[in-house]
Amino acid sequence: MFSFLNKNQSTGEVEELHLDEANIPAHVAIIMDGNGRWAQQRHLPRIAGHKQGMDTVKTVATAASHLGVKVLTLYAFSTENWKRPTAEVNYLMKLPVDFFGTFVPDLIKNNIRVKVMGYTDKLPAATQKAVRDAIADTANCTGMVLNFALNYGGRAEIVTAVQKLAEAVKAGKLDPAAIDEVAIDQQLMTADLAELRDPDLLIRTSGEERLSNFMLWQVAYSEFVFTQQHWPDFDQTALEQAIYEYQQRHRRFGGLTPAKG
Ligand code: V07
Repeated sequence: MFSFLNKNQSTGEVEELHLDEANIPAHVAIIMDGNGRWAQQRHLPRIAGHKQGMDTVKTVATAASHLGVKVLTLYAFSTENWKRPTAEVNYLMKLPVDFFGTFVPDLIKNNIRVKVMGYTDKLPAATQKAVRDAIADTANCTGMVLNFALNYGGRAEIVTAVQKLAEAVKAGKLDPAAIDEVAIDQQLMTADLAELRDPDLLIRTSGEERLSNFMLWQVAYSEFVFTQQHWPDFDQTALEQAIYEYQQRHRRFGGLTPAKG
C-alpha cells in the first residue's frame, strides 16, 4: 500500500492519500525545468541549480523504481540547449560523468538499467564514454529503465525516422503503402522499449506548460501533469502527488473502450 501525506491546496489541511498500486503509470516522462530559476532565487550561479538537479534525478529515480514505474524518461539536454553559454554547456556535459562516478553502484543495487536516447554521437568524447559505461555497467539490471534524453529533439527524431523509411523505399525494401504507425514507431528512438514506448504520464516542473519539442509522437495519449516546484525541489512526495493526479483522471483513447492502466 502506497500512501503519502498531502497538504490540501484549498483547505490547507494535511490528508493521507492512497495510490492504487494496480494503476501506477508504467512509463513516466519528466521535463526537468527550473534549475536556473532555483539557483537565481538563491543568488547562486545556474550551474549550482544543475548540480542540485542531478541529486534530484537520483532521488526521483529511486522513488519511481520503488513505486513500480517501469520506464522513467528524463529530458536532460535538448538539441536547443547548445545555444546556452559555453560554460554552462560544458558543465552540463560533465554531469553524466559525475553521475556515472557517484550513482552507478546505487543503480545496480536498485536493479535500474540506464538507457539513453538522442544524438549522442554529437556529445564530447568523455560524455559519450560516461554514457556508454553507465549503460554497460547496468546492462544486466532487470528492473526500471532510466532513460535519459540527451541531445534529443522530438522533431529531429521524426525527421530521422522519415529519412530511414525513405531510404528503405529507395532501396526497394519498403512499399510506401506499408508505412503505418507501427513502421514509424519502429524507427523512433523509443523502439527498443516495445510496448512501454509511449509515456503514460508526462510531468513538467517549474510552472511552464509547454512540450518544448519533447517526445512529440509518443505523448499522443499521455496524461500531462504540471507542477510548480523547480526541479531541484521535486521529490518523492511530488512524484506521488503527480501519480495521484494521474490516477484521478479518467483515461480514454479516441475509441470507446477505456485505456488499460
Ligand atoms: C543533467 C541534471 C538534471 C536536471 C536537468 C539538467 C541537468 C543526469 C544526467 C545523465 C545523463 C546521461 C547519463 C547519466 C546521467 C544528466 C545532463 C544534464 C546533460 F548516462 N542529470 N543530467 N545529463 N542535469
